[in-house]
Order: sequence, then C-alpha cells, then structure tokens
Amino acid sequence: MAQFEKVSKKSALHPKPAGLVLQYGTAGFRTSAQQLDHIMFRMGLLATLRSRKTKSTIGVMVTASHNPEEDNGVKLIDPMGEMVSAAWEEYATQLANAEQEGLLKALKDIIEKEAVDMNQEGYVVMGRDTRPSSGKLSQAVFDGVTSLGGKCHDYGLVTTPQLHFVVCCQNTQGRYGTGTVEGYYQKLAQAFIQLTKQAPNRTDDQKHIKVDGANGIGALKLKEMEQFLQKELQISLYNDGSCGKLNYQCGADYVKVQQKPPHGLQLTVGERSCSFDGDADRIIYYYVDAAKCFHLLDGDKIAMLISTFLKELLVQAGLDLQIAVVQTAYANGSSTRYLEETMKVQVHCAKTGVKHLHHKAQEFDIGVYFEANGHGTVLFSKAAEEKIRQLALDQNINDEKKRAAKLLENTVNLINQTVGDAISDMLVIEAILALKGMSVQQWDAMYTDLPNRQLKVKVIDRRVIETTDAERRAVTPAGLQDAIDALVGNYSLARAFVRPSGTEDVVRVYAEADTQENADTLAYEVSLEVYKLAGGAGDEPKPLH
Ligand code: NG1
Ligand code: ZN
Repeated sequence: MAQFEKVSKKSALHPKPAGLVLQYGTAGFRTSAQQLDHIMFRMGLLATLRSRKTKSTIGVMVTASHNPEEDNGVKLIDPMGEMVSAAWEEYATQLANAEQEGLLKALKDIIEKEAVDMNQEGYVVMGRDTRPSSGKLSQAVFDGVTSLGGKCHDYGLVTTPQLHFVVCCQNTQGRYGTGTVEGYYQKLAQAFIQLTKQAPNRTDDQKHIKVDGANGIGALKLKEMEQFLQKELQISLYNDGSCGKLNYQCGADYVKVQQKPPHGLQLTVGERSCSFDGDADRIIYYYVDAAKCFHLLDGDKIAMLISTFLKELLVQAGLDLQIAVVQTAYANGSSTRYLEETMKVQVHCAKTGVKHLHHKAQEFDIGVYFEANGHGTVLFSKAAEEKIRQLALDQNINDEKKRAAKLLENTVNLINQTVGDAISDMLVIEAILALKGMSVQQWDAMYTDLPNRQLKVKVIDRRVIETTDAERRAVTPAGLQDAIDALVGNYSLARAFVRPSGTEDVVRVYAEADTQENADTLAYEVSLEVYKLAGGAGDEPKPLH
C-alpha cells in the first residue's frame, strides 16, 4: 500500500536509536530532547490512527512541562480534551520502542487490533512550548501525521491547556467554545469579568498580582491575554522568558519542592504572587508575611478554596449537587482533615498523575481535583451543568438564588474542564478572593499545613518498588513498608510513603510530621531505607541538617 511506503520513507528521516527503550510515563514520554525525534514521528502516526479510530480531532503537545530546558516530551490529547486512554498509552509504548525495521509491523498491529478504518479522515492538532528543541520535534510530529495521510494543523506556541481546550472545542462542534487561542481568551475573560462585576469594590491592591512565568509559554500567553481582561486583573509578569532559562530556579515545581520564592521575583510583604510551570498547566500561590516568613498555597489549598466557594454557592442556589475533592497521597494531611471534618466534603485519594484524578472526579456532579503540586481543575457533570444553566435562566427565583446561580454558571465557564490550567485556575482563584473579599493571608489561615519534605533517591531499577492503596503503601521490596511504618511511629502527626517516579529515573520520598525538623529527619530516614532495600545507586542519602 502506497500509504505505508510513505511512512517507511519518512521514518528513515526520524530513525530510532537501536536498543533505546522509553516508557509512556505519568503524562507522556519525557527525556532528553536528543532522544525524542523518532518518538515524535511515531506519536504523529499514532495520533492519526487514534483520530481515525475515534473519528475525532486528536491533539499532540510537544513539551516537558516543569522539567529542565534540555528535556522535552510529548502528551497525547483525546477527543474530549482529556489525556489519552490507558490502552492507547500501551500502543504508544509499543510503537515508540519498535526497532526501525519493525516499525511498520508495530503500526499494522495497532491498526488491526483496533480495526482502524484507514479510509477515514485523520485530523491532528499540535502545539509546542518554548523549548529550543520544540520546533524541530514538532516537525517530526507533522511528518508522522502527514506520512500516514492525516491532516495536521499546527497551533505553534500554545500552553498545554490551550491545546486541550482547542481539541475539546473542535470535537463538540463549538459547544465548549471557539477552538482557537483567541476563542480561549474570549471565553475565559468574559467569564472572569462577569464574576468580578459581582465584587464591585475591589481596590487596586486586590486587582494586582505578580506572576512568575517560569520563563516559559505561560508568560507569553498571559501577555497576549491581558488585553482581554480589561484591567480587571493587573498582572506584573516576572521570568517572562526574555532573559532567564526555562524552569531554572523558578516556576511552580521549583517553588513547591524548594519551598522558597522563585529567583527574579521580589516579594513584598502580604502581596499575592503565583508561579506557573513550563507549559502552564500548574500553578502555586505564595506570599511573605511581616516576619519575612514564606507561605506557600499549593494545590491542596487551591482545591480547598474552590470547593468551599462552590459548596457555599450550591447552598445559596438551593441546588442539590454532590461535590467531591480528589487528591493524591501527596496532599497535605491537614488539607484532607479540613475538607472532611470542617467542610464536610467527601475526599478521595487517587494515584499520582492527573489522568487518575480526572477519572475519579468524573464520578461526581462536581469533582474538584488537584495534585499538591498545583495541577488540577474542576469537572461538572453534564447534568450538573444543565441544572446550573437552567437555574440561572429561571425568572421565578429570588435575587440571592439568582446571583448564586449566575456565579456558578460563570465559574463553570471560567474553568478549563479539560485539564489543569494555570491561567484558568489563576482567574478562578482571583475571582473567588475578590468575591469573598479575602486576602491571601485569610485564605492561607483556613488551615495550617503540616510541615513536609519531598526527596528523591536514585536506585538501579526503580521498578523494584511496587505500591498499593493509591501509592500510599509499598508492597515490594520486602521489608520496606515495615521499615517505613516503624520510622513513622517515632513521630507525631507523621506520614510517609515512597513511589517510583513516572517522569524521572528516581524514587520519590514524601514525609510529613509535626515540625519541619521532624519531617526532614523522617524523609531522610525513609530515603536511607529505600537506598538500602531498593538497590540505591551512587552516594548514600545524607541528612538535611
Ligand atoms: P512523577 O514523576 O510520576 O512523580 C510528576 C508529578 C506528578 C505529575 C507528573 C506529570 C509529583 C510528586 N509528581 O510525576 O504529580 O504532575 O510529574 O507532570 O509532583
Ligand atoms: Zn506542566
């Protein structure tokens, strides 16, 4: 078939280094940019098949998110804007790892298994972040799509959530919005302006926010969006990519893991600031108090703020909709306790990786999901959305109900329901703070985080660690969980767990306890057990103090 001849020819331009094996990780393939050309070409092929199979537009995003600038990666986006399904992740791995001479067979296997109609049109949209390698790697995706006879539209530089948004718009015939970057700005800005109209007495201070753009695509896109916001939000942008390096000593991951402010952004006492990550699907807030103490408001605090706000509005609107929060094992113990005991909101724990949280959140009328690292969003079931929209139109309800229904409706419009989105999340948070007349300190004071520490341990093969109970307990290697339990027992309010990273070649260690010193010591002690029992590589972990 001529179709496969073209694939054969083109694939020779994007050859796979023999013997190289890569796994589809927590959110796609991710490694040093030099190793990815063949992966990109092949993901172009796969996206075309996926598009033919689903008779829908599929997205391919070239990015390595919060990882170093030298890395790159690729995320596949399914028809409703969600992450690609598990079965196709498996195909992605097979196709990625087929040796050059076995590529056509691997491709044909998928076509056969999924009974893909090769006469069906294939349509792929692609986007990329600002990494120097992203342009060339996008070209490889393009070659993959077109060599298999698919059509391709390149949106160029976009944030990951913008591409998810575009995919969803295209596959819902515009019901979700207009499938362009401008359509995205218009939809979100309009909802934000409608919301802030209900908070008329905002001072200039309340309208102002400092944003650390991680020297990435989020900074670029926020600049573009500013004019749509009609001065309802005044943004001071730092790490905008004009000089600094992507994610280097800045960005959401740096701030969250290091628990300190990014370089290149001076904090003024009490002022709200936030950091995006390298592809703008994560956000973290922070401020310093009068004593120069740094306070972090992470994904847990964000989930708490949003779910509290929604719950209050549901009561005011008299809507009986079930709301739940989905977290991961990394959620701070205080946040879970606050949500369950004070807010009386049901909380669920899912495995790391937003695809797992997203899935769980779909089970509820309203599912708020956030990873502690600031990646998250809110999902509204079709029925819930319909009820909210109906109520907002109802002429026979009192003013309080009407206001609540309208606020709910605009919140639905402001949230990017396809995936976690730093820009959308920021606007939701800013609107809520404005509507509640709440300062960042008041938000922070709703509960106090337990001190915690995250560490990484290098091991020879991280797959020796298998986990259960949403990754909160290690099943293998033998003895590791018992050792962790014994260590945890030495501290109060303590918790610790370990899991192999899905994006880096490390084992992650998390610990929390009553004091920072105890959390640090516990994290160190657990790291040491991992090193000893799970085949540590390189130097033994050292104490933090
Ligand atoms: P891994 O490397 O599997 O821990 C990290 C984050 C995830 C998720 C992915 C994808 C932590 C502890 N883990 O996964 O939450 O965001 O990257 O970006 O933050
Ligand atoms: Zn990201």
